[in-house]
Amino acid sequence: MPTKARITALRCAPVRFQGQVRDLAVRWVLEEAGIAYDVRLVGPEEQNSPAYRALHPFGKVPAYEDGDVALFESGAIVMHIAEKTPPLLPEEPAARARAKAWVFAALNSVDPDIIALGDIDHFAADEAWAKQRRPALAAMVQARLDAVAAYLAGREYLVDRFGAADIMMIMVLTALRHTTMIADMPTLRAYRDRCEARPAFQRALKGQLDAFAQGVTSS
Ligand SMILES: N[C@@H](CCC(=O)N[C@@H](CS)C(=O)NCC(=O)O)C(=O)O
Repeated sequence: MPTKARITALRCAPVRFQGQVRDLAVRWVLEEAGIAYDVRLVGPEEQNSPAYRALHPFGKVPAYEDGDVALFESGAIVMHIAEKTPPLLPEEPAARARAKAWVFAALNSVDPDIIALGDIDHFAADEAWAKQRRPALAAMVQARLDAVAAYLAGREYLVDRFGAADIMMIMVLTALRHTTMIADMPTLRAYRDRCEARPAFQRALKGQLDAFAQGVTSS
């Protein structure tokens, strides 16, 4: 296992998905933590290989390895890094537990309907069933966004100061980039802009976009 942290990312992705592939969250948390990392780019053949499936059972990205651990699932990897990086998870137990709840909320309460909406918009927009289904799904996404925005009113971040929960929430919200849903909500738009203005996010985003542009492994 490598001693330097190593993540996997996709070698290729359609342009519309570049900047929202899940390794972005892992790059971001590593950048926030100041941890150097290598990026191993993978494609379908490697993703389906037994060796890669041993690392990531679903054959997806990101996977993560360091001297101690091999992990998959962006949320689990973000939590693993944040646990070692005090500013990214509160020290105080109640606040720490609440931060974890928001990581789960991003992935479990907000993400599923956003993914379903994206599936319709990107892959089935012209299908009759999709046209029928979309309004109800969009309303469900809107209700989740309204709840997050209501919670954020008067707050800069989900828990006290910027941390793991914000990384996962912003990661999840990037999948709405093809809509105006965030732009139409001043609280969420300001929250997103505040988080994405962080130099660590900008470095993470550049890393993902550069890798797609060059098709080479980067660190
Ligand atoms: N729940 C997983 C999702 C992983 C996932 O679906 N990754 C996508 C990119 S965002 C992927 O690897 N797609 C390439 C493929 O399916 O071949 C996580 O958050 O890590």
